[in-house]
Amino acid sequence: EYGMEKPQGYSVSFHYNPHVEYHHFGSSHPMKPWRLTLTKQLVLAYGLEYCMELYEPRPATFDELAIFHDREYLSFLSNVTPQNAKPDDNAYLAFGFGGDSNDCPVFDGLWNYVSIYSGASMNAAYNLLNKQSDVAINWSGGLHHAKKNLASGFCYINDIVLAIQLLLTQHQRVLYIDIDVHHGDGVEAAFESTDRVFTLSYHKFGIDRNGYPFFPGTGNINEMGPTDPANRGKGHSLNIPIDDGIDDDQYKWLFKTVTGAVIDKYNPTAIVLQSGADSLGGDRLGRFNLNIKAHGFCIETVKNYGRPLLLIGGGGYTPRNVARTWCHETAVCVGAELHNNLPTHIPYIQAFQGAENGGGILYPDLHNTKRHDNLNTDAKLNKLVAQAMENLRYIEG
Ligand code: ZLS
Ligand code: CA
Ligand code: ZN
Repeated sequence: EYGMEKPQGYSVSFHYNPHVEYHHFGSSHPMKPWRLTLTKQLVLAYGLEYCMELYEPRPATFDELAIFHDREYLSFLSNVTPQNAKPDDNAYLAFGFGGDSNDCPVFDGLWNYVSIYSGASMNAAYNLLNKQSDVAINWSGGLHHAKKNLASGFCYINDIVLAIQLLLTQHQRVLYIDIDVHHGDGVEAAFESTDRVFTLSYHKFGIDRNGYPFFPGTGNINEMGPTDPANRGKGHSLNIPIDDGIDDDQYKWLFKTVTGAVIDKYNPTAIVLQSGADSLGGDRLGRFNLNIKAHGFCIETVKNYGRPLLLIGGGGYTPRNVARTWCHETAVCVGAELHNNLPTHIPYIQAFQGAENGGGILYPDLHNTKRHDNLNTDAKLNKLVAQAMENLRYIEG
């Protein structure tokens, strides 16, 4: 293929352990690890494996996960099975399992699943530290809600926090950016007391018609971390609350303006980008109206700052569109342009064919699903950006 040569000395690595695919949260659960099978199939079908280094990382160990998580929590997580689980047990509920929503079910191979996706994020971080890669990708990671002793919102182990902790061994300032439709609360909380990590999350924020806040209910514009002036972490979080139905042009402008200002002011030496695909139009859980190329614009914008970049997955609940997006973003990283017509020789091609499934092309119009009216006026977004710039004055030297 033409246009796929990698620039001299510029290197992208892809960290993926295929065993992650075989885990199931339960048939009605929106999180489908097999979306990663679809992603890998598209990446291979377009020949992108020839443009980057492929790694098959080992699972992380208990001790590696204990760099962030409490050992009591990890002991519970490593021992619990659907057979021995006691749903009324104090520990079970206190650690975030089951409960009314059952967002975090106990399923077969749970420990294996969490150690695989975490091992891949850590392996990717090591590649950046060794200068083996300029961009390291792990689409199986990005589980941004997990806390040190609590499972939350489909996330059990926070692979992002673990990877950032590794980057901090060599980098004085790490910027974390999160374009998942949900607030990256777990990463923000983990680093609330340090000025060596700045967290920036774009997300849906607000109360719905039934009075329920959009999950996890945090991340308003005025939430900037601790307020104690003695806390080193004060002002080192920026949250961008967005309403339903934001479109491509509005999101691209918002992202470019705010992210650019943060990078200019904070001057990070490494960047971690969580690319949750639930911010796409038509997502089962999301509320935004983004097309694949607008989502990919965020990756391209960050990549162009030329800092070591860890690119990780996250949410995304319409598997065929998750695969399209992450394949496109892999291509953005290696500097390739992809044909809109999907290669026909891929397994699972039927998942992408037919009008309902995006018509056999890579870039279907996701905006035409029109599931959410756009409640974001340009005036509201201008005001939001002004407030964000005001918040950034806290980190001026
Ligand atoms: O960011 O909204 C919630 C929590 C509830 C508790 C009460 N019940 C009735 C409603 C839900 C407030 N949870 C969210 C979690 C979203 C996590 C996003 C993760 C990420 O993308 C990163 C990976 C939520 N939204 C939708 C569901 N949960 C949900 C939908 C359908 C089901 C099936 C399985 C389980 C129970 C039935 C479930 C959860
Ligand atoms: Ca987010
Ligand atoms: Zn999400």
